[in-house]
Amino acid sequence: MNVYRYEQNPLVTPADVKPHRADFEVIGAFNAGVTTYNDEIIMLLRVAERPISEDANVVKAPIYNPQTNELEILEFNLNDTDYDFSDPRVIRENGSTQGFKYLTSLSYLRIARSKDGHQFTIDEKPFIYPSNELETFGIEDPRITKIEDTYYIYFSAVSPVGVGESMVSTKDFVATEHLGMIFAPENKDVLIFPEKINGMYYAIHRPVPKSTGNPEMWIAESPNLLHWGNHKFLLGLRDGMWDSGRMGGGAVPIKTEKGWLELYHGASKDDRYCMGAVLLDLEDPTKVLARTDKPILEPEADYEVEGFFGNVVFSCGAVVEGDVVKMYYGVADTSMACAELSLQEILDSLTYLK
Ligand code: MAN
Repeated sequence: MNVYRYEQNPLVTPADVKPHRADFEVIGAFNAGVTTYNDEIIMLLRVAERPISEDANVVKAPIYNPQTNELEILEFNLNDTDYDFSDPRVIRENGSTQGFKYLTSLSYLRIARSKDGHQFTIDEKPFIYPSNELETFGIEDPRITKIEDTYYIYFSAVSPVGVGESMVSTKDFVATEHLGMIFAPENKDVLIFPEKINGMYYAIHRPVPKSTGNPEMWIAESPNLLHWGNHKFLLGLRDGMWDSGRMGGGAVPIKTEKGWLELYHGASKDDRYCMGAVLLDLEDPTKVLARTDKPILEPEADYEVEGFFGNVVFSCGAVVEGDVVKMYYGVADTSMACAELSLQEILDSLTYLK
């Protein structure tokens, strides 16, 4: 696979983003949803900020309070044996079988714009900020699907009751309408197809089943983008391969003559995140036609290998121009990068199911 990584990579780093308040620092500007608006490429950045800590032994957890519309900041001592601080992203309770208790940063969405796709100007202020009780730990990893003149922006809404997927719409990237939670916890990595197929909207989604099952890709349909049903299992993990640990959709499905091409992420059991591709039937996207055996992009460049959470390439959006797929992707849960790949080459690299 020929991968052309931009010379300017990483295109946006935390240092390029002004924190939204003086006592905070930006630690991530990554996993951006991508679309085009007027004559510009828009990256809707996931900006992660944390309260500045003067004491290296103190970890802080920012929490949005929907009653006061303010952030509350909890403090923990790294030596406190009640908690496990080994994953820099989260604070866990020792001995608990639950996931995490708190996040060490709060994420929200901020717009970066570009005429050439290389140089981005970042808005001064957040665009979509936590605003309700299902978003108290932040909002993350947006994707953007344009349908007619409306941009549907959907993202992980994180709170103590779980991580679900919520949706907001906009026509101009100024005014927004909040449409509520479209997939209940635990669910992430939703990708809404850009058009109806045989009268229905479709969305790939990624539940995390607990009693039995794995974090794998499902697909659902909807008459109105808000109510999703007829859920079907779509694509699973592969033992011993790069996508053996967890997986989920990445970019909005790309319509090709051969089928819907979905660029998805997969991680190994030791959390190395790569991008691969799966081809779905044009008329019935619940049918998998083919899949790449090898990743189409894997963490190799230094900015992909090292960072806040290293060895991660994670795309939430691509811009396709003819044969060129401009895949924008988050690197190491820290910054944004872009790589160009050939659409034909991706299609040629697929292995068809028998
Ligand atoms: C995982 C990671 C984090 C994220 C949380 C909550 O731990 O993806 O970056 O903040 O989940 O979604």
